[in-house]
Amino acid sequence: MDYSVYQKSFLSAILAGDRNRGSAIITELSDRGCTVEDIYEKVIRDSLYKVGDLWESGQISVASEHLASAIVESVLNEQYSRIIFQIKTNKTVVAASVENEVHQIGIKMVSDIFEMSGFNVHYLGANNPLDDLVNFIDTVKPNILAVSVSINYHLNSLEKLIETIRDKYPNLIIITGGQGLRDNNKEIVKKYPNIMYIKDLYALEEFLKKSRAS
Ligand code: B12
Repeated sequence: MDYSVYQKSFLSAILAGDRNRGSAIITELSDRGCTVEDIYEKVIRDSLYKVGDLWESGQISVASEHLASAIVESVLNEQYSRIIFQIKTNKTVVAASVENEVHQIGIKMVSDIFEMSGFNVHYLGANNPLDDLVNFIDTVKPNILAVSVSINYHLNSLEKLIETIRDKYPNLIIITGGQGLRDNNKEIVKKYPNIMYIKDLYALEEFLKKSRAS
């Protein structure tokens, strides 16, 4: 399946502010049996990365970028009802972006993949103050904490989070991801025991498969 035509149409729809067209493209792909991972990565994520490039090179305004990401969030929320699993495992994940981080679409996609694996998902979205996150973990006692960081200068928030949570919950599995950890930045998490960097939704699916098998 060649996704590039769909990706281009989706990009043009979200830049034009055409929510209905964006939604129709994703529904069509889903009806054709394309996997959620492929739709999210090859159509939606690639489109947003292109939005970022256009914004960085001054070809679109901040307003267009906001519009595009708002449409994506709305389309993801709409698709959610199609991917829900009736059969649940008894496992729980808390999915959150670090303190001050405004980007939340990547971690929403991650939440959806967990949802499809039958997890009980608590998606907290962007900008989670560390104390609140710790209190939340105290309450729901998750099996996994999934954390996202998009901006390089939020890596210190990530490290503070890891140190605090590791101290309090030495056995809690922590997985991390996001563009803030690309390239050499992902080395940061290697300093800590039992913490993983997971690049994308395909790698997340592999991780979940291995966890199911063990
Ligand atoms: C939309 C957007 C915004 C929106 C966010 C809206 C929202 N509700 O999320 C708004 C307009 C608010 C915004 C603000 C800013 N943004 Co912005 N934004 C983007 C844009 C265009 C798309 C982001 C996105 O959703 N991508 C798609 C998702 C699906 O991709 P992803 O996050 O990488 O997630 C994937 C993987 O990384 C992985 N993943 C992510 N998290 C996790 C977690 C786990 C556990 C796992 C397993 C996997 C995983 O899974 C996902 C699927 O593969 C990007 C461009 C880009 N290249 O992404 C810039 C971008 C991220 N923004 C950028 C910047 C600089 C900013 C601002 C600082 C701009 C400014 N000057 O004000 C502010 C941030 C202020 C702050 N306090 O944080 C830079 C970041 C550069 C950097 N790495 O430091 C980018 C890359 C643009 C650029 N080309 O320069 N932004």
